Amino acid sequence: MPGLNLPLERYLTDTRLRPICEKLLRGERLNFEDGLLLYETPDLTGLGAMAHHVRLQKHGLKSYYVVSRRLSYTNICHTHCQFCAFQAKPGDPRAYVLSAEDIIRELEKPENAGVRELHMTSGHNPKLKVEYFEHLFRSIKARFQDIHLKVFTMIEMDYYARVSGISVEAFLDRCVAAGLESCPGGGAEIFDEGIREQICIGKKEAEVWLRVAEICHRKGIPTNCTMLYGHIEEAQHRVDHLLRLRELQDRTQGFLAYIPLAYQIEDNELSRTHVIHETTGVQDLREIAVARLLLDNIPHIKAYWVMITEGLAQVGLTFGADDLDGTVIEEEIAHLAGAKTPQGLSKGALERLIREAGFEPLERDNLYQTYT
Ligand code: V47
Repeated sequence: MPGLNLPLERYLTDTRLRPICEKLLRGERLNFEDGLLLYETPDLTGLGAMAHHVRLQKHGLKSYYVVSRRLSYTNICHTHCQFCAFQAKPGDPRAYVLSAEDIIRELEKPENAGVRELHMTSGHNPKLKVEYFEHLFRSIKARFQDIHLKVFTMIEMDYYARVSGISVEAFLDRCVAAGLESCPGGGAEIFDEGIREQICIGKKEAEVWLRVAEICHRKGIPTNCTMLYGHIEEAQHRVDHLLRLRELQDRTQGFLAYIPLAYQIEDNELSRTHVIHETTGVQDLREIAVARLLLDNIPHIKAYWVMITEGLAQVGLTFGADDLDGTVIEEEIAHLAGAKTPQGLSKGALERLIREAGFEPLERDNLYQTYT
C-alpha cells in the first residue's frame, strides 16, 4: 500500500469474496447479500484491498482535510436519544444557548484563524425559531464572509421548521438567504425502525431524515450522511442503512461525503442499560471499507479521527477513506461521550498523518475545492 501491485483477487484469502471482487472489476453494483458477506468475512485484508482499489480509482492518492471549527449553539434538547451525552434538559446547570455575539467572539480568537468551515449542530430547543438562525447566519457572514456555514442535521432542520410554524422548504430558503451553505450528516443514527425505537425513542423516523435530505439536495444544498454503529444494531441494519442512502443518492446526487460514526459509550443511557463494548480497530476499518464498496455513488468517505483515533483514521486511508475530516477544533458530542482524542489537530499534524501513510494531503473547502 498505497498502490496495489498484484491483481486484486490475489489479495483475497476468503474465496467467498471472489464474486464480489469480479463484480467490482466489471464495475457492477453490490447488493444486500454482498453487503452482509462483507460484514461477515474474517478476511479484513481482502476487504481492505477491494475498498482501496475503489478508492484509488476514484481519488488516486489524494487525501483531503478541512480547517474546521465545531460549535453547538445550544445543548438544550427536548428529544431523548439514549446514546447522547451532550443533551441538557432545561434547568440543568450545564444548559446553554449561544448568541450571535458569543459565536463571533469565539471565532475572533487567534486559534480560529484560518477556519474555512463552521460546522454547527445542536440540541432541539423549542425557544429557537427561524429568526434566531437568520440573525445568527447574517451576523457571522457579515464578519467572516469566507467561512462556510455547514449547519443542522436533517432532524434539526425538521424540528426548527416545525417550532417556527413553517415548512422545511420555507425554513431552508430563509436560512440559505441568510448564509447557510451546506449541512452536516449527523442525526441519521440507524434507519431501521426497530433499532431506532430502542436507541432514540422520540426522534423522528428515518423517512423524515431522508425526506429533508432530499429537499436540501433538490434546492442545491449539499449535505453529508452518517451512520451510528457499534451499539445494538446488527449487520443487516447497517446494510439496510447504507442502501437507503445509496438509493436517495441515485435520485439526487446531493451527498458529498459519508462518515461512519463509532458509538462512544460513556455517560449515556444506552450504555448504562445495555452491555456494549467500545468499537474495535477491526470493526472501525470494516465500516470504512464496506461503505466505500456499497456507496458507489457517494464521492467521499471520511475516516473520522475524533471517534476512532488519529492512528486508525490514518490506516483508514488504505481501507477506502479519502478524507480525514479536518482540524475539528473543540468537538463536544464525541468527547462528552468519552472520546479520548485531542481537542483538535493542527494542519501540520493532519498532513503528517496523510504523508506518512503514502498519500498526498490536500486542504479543501467544504465543496472539495482544494488550496495549495
Ligand atoms: O448527530 C451522538 C452522533 C453526530 C454519539 O457531516 C454520536 O462532515 C457516537 O454528525 N457516539 C454528530 N456518535 C457528529 C456528526 C459528524 C461528524 C463528523 C463529520 C460530519 C460531517 C458529521 O454524532 C450526531 C449523532 O448522530 N452521536 N452521540 C455517541 N455517543
